[in-house]
Amino acid sequence: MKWENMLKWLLLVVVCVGTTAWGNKGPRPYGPVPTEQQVRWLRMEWYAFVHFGLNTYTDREWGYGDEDAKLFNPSDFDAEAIVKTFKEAGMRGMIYTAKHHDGFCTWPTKSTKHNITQSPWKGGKGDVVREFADACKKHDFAFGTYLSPWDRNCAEYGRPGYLRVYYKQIEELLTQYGPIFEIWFDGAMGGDGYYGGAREGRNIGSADNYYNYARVVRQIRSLQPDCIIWGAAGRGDATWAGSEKGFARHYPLWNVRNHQWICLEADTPINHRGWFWHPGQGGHVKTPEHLMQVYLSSVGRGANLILNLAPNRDGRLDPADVASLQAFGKMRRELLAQDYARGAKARASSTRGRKFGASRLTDGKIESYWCPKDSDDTPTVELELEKPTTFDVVRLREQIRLGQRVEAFQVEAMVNGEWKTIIHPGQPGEKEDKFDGVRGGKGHTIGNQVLRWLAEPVTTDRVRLTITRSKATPCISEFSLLCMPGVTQPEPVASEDTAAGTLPVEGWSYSGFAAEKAPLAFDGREDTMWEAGKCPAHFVVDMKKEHTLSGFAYLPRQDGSTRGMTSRYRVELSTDGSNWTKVSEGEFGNLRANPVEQIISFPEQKARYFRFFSTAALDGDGSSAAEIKIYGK
Ligand code: FUL
Repeated sequence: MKWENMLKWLLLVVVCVGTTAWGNKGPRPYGPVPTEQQVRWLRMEWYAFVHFGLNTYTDREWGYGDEDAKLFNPSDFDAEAIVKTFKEAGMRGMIYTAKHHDGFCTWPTKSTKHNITQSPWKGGKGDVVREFADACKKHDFAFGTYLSPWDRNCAEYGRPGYLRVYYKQIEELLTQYGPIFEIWFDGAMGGDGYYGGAREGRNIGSADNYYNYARVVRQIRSLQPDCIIWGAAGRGDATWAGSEKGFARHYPLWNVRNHQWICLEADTPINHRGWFWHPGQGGHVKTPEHLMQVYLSSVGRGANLILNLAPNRDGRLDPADVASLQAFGKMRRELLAQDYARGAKARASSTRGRKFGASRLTDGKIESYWCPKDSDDTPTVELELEKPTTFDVVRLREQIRLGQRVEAFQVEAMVNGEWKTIIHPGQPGEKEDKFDGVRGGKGHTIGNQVLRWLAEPVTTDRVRLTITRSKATPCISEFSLLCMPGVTQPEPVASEDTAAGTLPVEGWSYSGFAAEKAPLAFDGREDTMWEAGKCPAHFVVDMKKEHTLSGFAYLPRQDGSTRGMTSRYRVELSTDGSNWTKVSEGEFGNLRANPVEQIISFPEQKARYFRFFSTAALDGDGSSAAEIKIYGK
C-alpha cells in the first residue's frame, strides 16, 4: 500500500473512533435490564385470561376437588370464535386455565384420572387445551397456560407424591401444544380440600420449598426457553401487580426487584361476579369506561393487563362481556390511532450526539431514543407542533433495554403565551394506589410506558417535557400526545338474570351474635358491617312475613382488611323461627384476592326467618359481612 493510501485509512479510522467516542456512543445500561423475552412480552400490553372448567358448571370460584367430571359438557364450545373475538378487540394472546385449584385437567393427561377423558364431552375424546392452542396458532395469537399448583383433588397433595404428578403436567403442557408464551403459577393455597376423599386441611409450609420452584423454573427453561414464567414464588420473569381489580397497586412502578428485572402483570375479570362464569352474570359486566380506567392504571403505569372472559356452560363467551370488551377495544384503538406529536420538531436542552437527538422522540420508532448529556441535570425537550392541537393523554416510553431510570417528569404546554404545567412532577414518597391518578395524575416513573390522562384537554402547539429526577441519564424512546375518545356504549344485552328481586328490609328485626350490628349488613352501605368477635357466628333475620326466597348475596368487608371475611357459610330458613331447613352451604373462594359480592341461589322456598352462619373466616376469629341481600318475592 502506498503511503498516501495508508494515510487515508488512518484518517478514516481516527474519524470513526472519534465519532463513536464523541458523538454516537450510547449510554451504558443502568441496573438490571429485561431479557429479550421480557421486552417482547411487555410490548404485548394486554391479553385474555380464560377460566373454564368444572366451576363453570357448579357456580363456584374455587372447586373443592370432589366435583364430578361428568358435569363438563359444553354443547357449543368454539375455541376459534373465542380467539377471534379477543383478536378483534386488539388483544395479543390468551391464557387458559388448563387446571384450576379443583384439580380437574381439561386435557387428556396421563398424570391423573381426574381429567377430561372422564367427561361426556366429545365422548371422552375432547381436549380444551388442544382446541385453544390450535385456534391461537391458526390466528397468529399467543397461547399461554395456567396450571394451578394447589390441587384439591389429588390424594397426594402436600406430599412428595404430588410433585411427580405436577411436574408431569408441566411437561405435557409444554411439550404437546406448541409454543406457550406464558405459564402461570398461582399463589393461592387455601388449605382444605377433597384430597382423594380425605376431606381435610393440608399445610405445605413454604410454597417455594414444597413445589421446588427452582427446579420448576429449570424444567420450563429447558422445554420452552421463550416462555414467560409468572409467579413461582418470585423466581419467574413476571409477577402479580397486587390486586385482582386490574390496577398496578403502586405507581411509581419499578421493574427492579432483588437486582433483577421483573415484569408486572395486573389481572382482573371483565365481570364483577368473578373469574368463572356464573348464572345471571350479564348485569354485572364492567363498563367500557371502567375498563379504560383499568387499562390506564395497569398498562398506563408500566404493567401488562390480563383481562378475563369466562365461557358459559355452552362453551360460549357471555354476550354482555363480549359487548363491553368490544366497546373498550374500540376506545383503545381510537386512543392509540393518532399520535399528534408524530413528526413534530423537537429541540432538547442537550443531546449525547446525533444518534440520540430529540427527533427520536417523535419518529414513531420504539428502539430509537433521545439521550441528553450526562452533565444535563434536568434535561428538557420542547416539541413544536405544526398547528395548535388538542390532546388529553400523554404517553412516554423509556428505552428499557438500557434499564429503568426516570423517577419523575413534568410536562408543560404553552397556553396564551405562558408555560402551564399539565403534568406535575411526582415528589419522593408520593404514590398512587388503586384507580387514583387515572385523571390528572402526576409524573413519576416511565419504564416500558406511562399513560397520563390530563385533568382536562389542552390546546397548544408547544409542549415541553422535563425529566426532573432520574437514577441515571434518561433514555426516552417516545413522547406521544393522544386524545381520549368518547365512549360508544355497548348495545344492551338481554340478561338472563334468574335471581328474583332484593327484598326490601323495612321493619325487619335481627337476633343472634352481635345482633345490634346485623342491621349494618342490610343498610345498603359498603362501609358499615355486621362484625361478631367470634367464628363460627350467626345471625337471624325476621322478615315479619313469609316470602318465597331464592337466594342471597354476601358482600365481604370493603375496607381493605380481610379479617373475619366469611370463607365458609351456611344458610337456613324457617317459617316459625324454631324449625330450620338448610338451603345452602359452601365456600366463598378467593375472597382474599378478590373480595367481590358472592351471589348464591337455592331452590325456591317459603320462609319468614333467614339464618346466616359464618362457619369459617379469614384471619383471626371474627366474622363479618359488609352487606347481605336476600332475594325473593
Ligand atoms: C387467583 C385464584 O385463586 C383465582 O381463582 C383466579 O384463578 C385468579 C386468576 O388467581 O389467585
